[in-house]
Amino acid sequence: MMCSLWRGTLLTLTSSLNRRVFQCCRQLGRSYNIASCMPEAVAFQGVSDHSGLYKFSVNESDRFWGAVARQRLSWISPFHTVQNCDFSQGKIKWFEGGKLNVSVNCLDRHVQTCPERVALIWERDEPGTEVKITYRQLLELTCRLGNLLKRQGVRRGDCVTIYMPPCPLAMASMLACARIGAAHNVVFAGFSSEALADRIRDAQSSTVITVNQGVRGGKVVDLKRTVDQAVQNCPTVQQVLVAMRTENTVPMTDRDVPLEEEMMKEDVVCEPVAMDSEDVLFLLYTSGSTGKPKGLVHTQAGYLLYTSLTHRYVFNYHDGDVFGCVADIGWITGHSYIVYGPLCNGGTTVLFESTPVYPNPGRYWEMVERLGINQFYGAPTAIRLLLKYGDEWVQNYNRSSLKTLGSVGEPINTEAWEWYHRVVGDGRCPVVDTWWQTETGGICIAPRPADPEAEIVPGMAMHPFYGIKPALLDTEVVTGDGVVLQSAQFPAFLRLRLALCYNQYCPLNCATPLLGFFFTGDGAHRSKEGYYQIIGRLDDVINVSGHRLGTAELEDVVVCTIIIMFGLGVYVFVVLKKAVMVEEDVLAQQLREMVSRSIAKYACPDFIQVVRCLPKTRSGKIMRRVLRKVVERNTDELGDLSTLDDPDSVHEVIRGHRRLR
Ligand code: 6R9
Repeated sequence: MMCSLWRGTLLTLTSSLNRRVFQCCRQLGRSYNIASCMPEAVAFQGVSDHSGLYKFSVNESDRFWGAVARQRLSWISPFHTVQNCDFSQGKIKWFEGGKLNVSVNCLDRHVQTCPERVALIWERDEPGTEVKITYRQLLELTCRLGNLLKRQGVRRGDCVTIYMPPCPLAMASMLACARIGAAHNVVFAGFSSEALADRIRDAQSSTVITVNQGVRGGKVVDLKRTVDQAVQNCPTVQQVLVAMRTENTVPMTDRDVPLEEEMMKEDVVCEPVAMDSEDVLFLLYTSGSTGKPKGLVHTQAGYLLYTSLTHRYVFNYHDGDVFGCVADIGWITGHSYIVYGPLCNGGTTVLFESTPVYPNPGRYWEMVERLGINQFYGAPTAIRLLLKYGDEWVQNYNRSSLKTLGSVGEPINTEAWEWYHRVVGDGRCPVVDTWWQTETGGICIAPRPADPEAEIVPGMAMHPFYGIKPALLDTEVVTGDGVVLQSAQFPAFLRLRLALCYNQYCPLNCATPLLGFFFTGDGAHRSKEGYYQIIGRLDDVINVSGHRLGTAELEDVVVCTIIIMFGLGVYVFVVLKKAVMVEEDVLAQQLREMVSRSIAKYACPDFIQVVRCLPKTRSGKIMRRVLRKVVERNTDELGDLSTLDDPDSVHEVIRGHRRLR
């Protein structure tokens, strides 16, 4: 098995496309000292810069993670072994012997030092009605809820399903579970009752927490009604705790518990349970962009440590900053970078309930101005949407508080990257494109940390984080596609039997397993400088006349289009910018010329279909497998669509395809 630089066409293409390098540096000219940045580094002799620290973190992994875990987490009792992993058995254990409580790390220790610091800003759907909650208040909410859960019979080791929009009580529910030793299973509050029922049954929850109604983009959504339908088919459910997001009453049954009313009867002190490092913290389902959603497990110490470390260093987060991650708490990005990472660091975190275009496309930037957000973390799908509306929506607002801009979820094409950098960040904020997965718990590849002067290439995720060892499977070993493998040897990697499945899955066509690495499903290049660029899901890497092309590669040229395999050709779906009015055959001609000029003739699209929108998951990822089935005319086998956002998008694509052919 060889893991080496991916040679060939794709590498050359990347170089020509992305050679414009931005020096995104706020501190040029300042001398840089790694120990002032990361205190633990003092103990690592000979380490003087980020690249030295990175090498140390992978070569001396025990010393690195041991020191960081002792320094950054509060332990009830210390761990005796940093890591104990046997990949042939799927065993991954970190910080064995250690006992801690995640909610104490996220709340109590900050209440001791700065009780009145704002822990979270709830950016409600209605602009200008934000609610600020201090660490002291969040701890009180968490304790009351923890006591209520105990009164309802929830015990250590149980799993509570949370079906709520982003709101303080959702966050407090997660932390309350952590406090009493229960696991949580947050289900995105946009999922259907069947999808919710699947996840409740899988987690065998006896308790579900929800709200009467959600409010998003000015619309009221009957969440409690969805829960009522779901629990009809979930025999394990004993009670549903119902919080009130709106003033409208909803039908309540004997099983339903009015959450605010009952929690106010509880004490504001709730003894934290001493949890083992490897006890389950939560269960979470992946977004399902590529197949049936998988429920994954993360545990206590390693996950918490890794999310807090990445939050601190990838975004250069400092005390007093306001961190604005606009994901939903129902996804891993929300778990790691709205809840656990920022709170573990004593940060101020924003909980965004609305949409990027409500009440207008200036929403994000109006919020940045009003809340003074310093780090903004969003998804390319939203950035691409907003750039279509033009620069004024951004420029109308003061964004001088912004220091770092983050991107996650999909490859960010060069046009979107540059717009984000030039217009949103006024050309002065580093754009950190962060690659990671639900499986990895936290960010694995990102441009920072690095010396502040280090270059950032648009659309490149750049460098592995401390302790992270990505590898590219050499094309000579696996014929056809290039694959990112990821070493499983870092504290936040997913746990339990699943690790074993992943491990067995990893070798693909290879005869012997590559122990300790898992198959990420993404393709990437590594440039000669060692920079990583994610080129898309492996199933999006297409073969055209014997040449391999990543869809991200082509999409970079043909902005806002999706390309998938059709026999040996290329089929392009185009979403036009709002302002563009163009005849389809003129458009087709222009696209072909662009691709031919920027890549090669063989990559020219054979079919072009203009669509209003693309089928996406609720977390904004394009469901390429669905597009592929449409083009292959296998519409009877579209697969699991439970995470699809707008079912009409699929029907429209099918109708358009029929017309075209
Ligand atoms: C965090 C999250 C994981 C998949 C991942 C990849 C895609 C995420 C990306 C990216 C290119 C990035 N992905 N970040 N692709 N560049 N910066 O999104 O987790 O929902 O599990 O999805 O998302 O394909 O494998 P999850």
